[in-house]
Amino acid sequence: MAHADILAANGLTEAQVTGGTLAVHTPIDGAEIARLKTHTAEDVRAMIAKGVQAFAAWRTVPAPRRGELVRLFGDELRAEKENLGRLVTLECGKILQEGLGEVQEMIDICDFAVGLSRQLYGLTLASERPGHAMRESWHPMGVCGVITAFNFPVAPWAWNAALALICGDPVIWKPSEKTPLCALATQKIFEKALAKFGDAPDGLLQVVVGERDVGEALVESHDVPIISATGSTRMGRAVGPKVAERFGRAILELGGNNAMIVAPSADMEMALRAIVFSAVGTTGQRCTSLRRLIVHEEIYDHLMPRLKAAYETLPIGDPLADGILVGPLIDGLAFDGMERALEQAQAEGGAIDGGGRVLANQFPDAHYVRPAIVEMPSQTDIVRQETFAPILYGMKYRELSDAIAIHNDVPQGLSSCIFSTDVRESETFLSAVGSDCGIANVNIGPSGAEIGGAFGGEKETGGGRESGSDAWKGYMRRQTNTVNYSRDLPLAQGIKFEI
Ligand code: UN1
Repeated sequence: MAHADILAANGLTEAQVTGGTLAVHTPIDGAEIARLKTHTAEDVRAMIAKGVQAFAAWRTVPAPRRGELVRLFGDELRAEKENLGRLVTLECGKILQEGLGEVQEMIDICDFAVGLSRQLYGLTLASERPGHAMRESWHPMGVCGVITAFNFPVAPWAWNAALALICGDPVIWKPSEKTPLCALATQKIFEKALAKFGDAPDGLLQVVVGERDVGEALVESHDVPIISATGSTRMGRAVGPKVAERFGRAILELGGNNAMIVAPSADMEMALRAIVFSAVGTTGQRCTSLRRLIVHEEIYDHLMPRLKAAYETLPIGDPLADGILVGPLIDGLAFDGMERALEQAQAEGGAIDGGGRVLANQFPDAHYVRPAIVEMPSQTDIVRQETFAPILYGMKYRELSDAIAIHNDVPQGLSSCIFSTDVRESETFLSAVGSDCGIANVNIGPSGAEIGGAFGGEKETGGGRESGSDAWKGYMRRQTNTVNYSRDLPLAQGIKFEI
């Protein structure tokens, strides 16, 4: 399918994708596929005002009815899964299976949110005073700004938006300037759901196209009580303090530096498959990509050659083509970052296998690379950084406590795992003295989390939680209610105050 046909299949018209200043390139061959008109900070302020108006109406709609809109949206997504999945691949370069998987995550979170729309529950609490009742109520918050990254152009938006919408919050979406087309296509799908729903207020979902300045207008606005941002730790350092300064609520999902501990008792075949999928999937450009392999010294010399052999046969190429497992990096900057990291790793004593550009003749304007395995003498500086590329650092350990210490000795804290069939080891890894990450798995790689769990991590990952479990509470305000149904006015804390 030609690039233009993929855009057309997603309902993106010629008029919509031409005539602007923001050039969008596909990482598949580097071709320009759109030139979008961008919004100004002034436009964003007008959109926020519209969102505030939408909020005034939407918060009064019963939550199960709000869930009906999300149910319709899920239906439309099912119908458009193939088209949108292909656009995800075109715009960010992940293989089609992963593009489709991302749309599936959108569908799944819609289902989850529909059920949740009848379960926005609070607690009832025991009052210390006679004739009093205490409870918690959860109320809509207001406009929710969602900032997303190029590597997952649609799913993280959906984890936020599906919950925000059932919680009563309109959404303003600022997609990565590298992947705005996926956002515009998603907005069209959402509009179909809105048309079927009938009486939703205008401005429930608005998409902001542009670069940093428009993102800032969103982040700085007092009328946007929630900012949920996915991206680099650098971006989070810019966004977090700005939101804190105005006492807004930030939900941050930032960098990861995810590791796997492979213990002597591990099922080696399973571990190998998990390593390859999580280290080279999405060309190493997931927040949850496997970046560090901490292998017991008894099995290290057995595992590493087998892993290198598996890397040798990886099919690299056009992510839309059947059978390809590794697509391109997003752009030349990402490629330069990978090269620099490999140089530094070598200078720090690393032995590199793989790496380097491939298919340069076929795709002179794109950046395909061979995924790299780098055996490190220890966890040096470069290993402690997140490089958004398929580089896997291998290290040895002897005692599990040392492996856990190495594991936790990085600034990031998103996802982690252990491969072990020894329950003492795996439970230790999940315990208070184990992994310090938001996600810790046993006999599963660190990437590819299901939507049903809370997603996010600690330390420089930002501390936010999105998607499943009780992440919905991040989109509502908690109110503690005390009701006196007696004829007296007893004070709490035993205070006597007679007048
Ligand atoms: C991300 O890279 O921003 O667990 C999110 C996973 C996906 C989410 C990745 N469900 O890999």
